[in-house]
Amino acid sequence: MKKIALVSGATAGIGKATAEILAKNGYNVIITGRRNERLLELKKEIENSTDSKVYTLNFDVRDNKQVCEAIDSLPAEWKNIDVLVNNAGLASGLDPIQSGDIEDWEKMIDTNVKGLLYLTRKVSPMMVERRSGHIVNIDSIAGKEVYANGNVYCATKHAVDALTKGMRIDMLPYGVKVSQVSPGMVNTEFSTVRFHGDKERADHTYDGLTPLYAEDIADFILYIVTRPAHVCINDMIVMPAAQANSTVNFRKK
Ligand code: NDP
Ligand code: 8X3
Repeated sequence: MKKIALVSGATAGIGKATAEILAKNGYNVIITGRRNERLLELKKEIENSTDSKVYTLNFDVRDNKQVCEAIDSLPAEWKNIDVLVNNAGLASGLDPIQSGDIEDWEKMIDTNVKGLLYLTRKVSPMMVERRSGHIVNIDSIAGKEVYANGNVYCATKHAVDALTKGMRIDMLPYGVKVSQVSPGMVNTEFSTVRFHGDKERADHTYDGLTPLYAEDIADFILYIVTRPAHVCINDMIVMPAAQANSTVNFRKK
């Protein structure tokens, strides 16, 4: 019987690439996100190109009622989730604290911290009951370091870093592994979302350097979840070769 992985935020970027690579490697996948047409497209694409099955759940991770109803609606054969990838997340805005937009802050805190918590709270008891499972949180280099104007986004990712560590302790007696990946710059829709749809500004983020791609991160997630039962990768910090840390990049002129 195939294992089941639930990937939050699978309509784009890292989540989409993760659903694709897990399906190619023998997982049935539950894909989630707010843009239902993209979920349906991805389901078609995966089911046409692999022998894995896809189940779509269309909800907003910021709404605990929607999260609970979505997970409760899973048919019995989809309920035994082996892997939960807490990937849905975003940056919104890049402003100094004194002029930051409160709506941007709430969006980031509600998605990156509370959304991750809601989904974990709903799925982890089933893993605990079965004494098996693996949760992979998508953190960031922004969860390790802080950069100018990154204030609230960095705070949410520092929270993810703390939650991964705390969850690992809580899950330990039940054989549920908790890991995270902490990437530097990955070229996805992330920067376009951060700059409120300004794609041209977003594209400049990667001027003069080769960023990571969603497929690079998906590959690490596959590696993490396919280690032997006695091995847990706690954290993987992954950067583009041209990025030393949050603030130091090498850009070709
Ligand atoms: P994308 O913008 O390409 O994808 C983000 C995904 O999250 C989309 O599928 C989106 O789906 C989903 N999402 C956002 N908000 C919600 C919500 N409220 N409810 C449900 N789903 C939501 O960005 P990335 O792939 O880059 O981002 C994925 C994760 O990786 C994030 O947690 C991000 O912080 C992290 N990360 C990204 C880095 C980067 O440089 N790109 C580096 C380090 C970490 P939809 O809009 O359809 O709901
Ligand atoms: C995304 C990476 O450096 O833009 O988490 O914060 S960064």
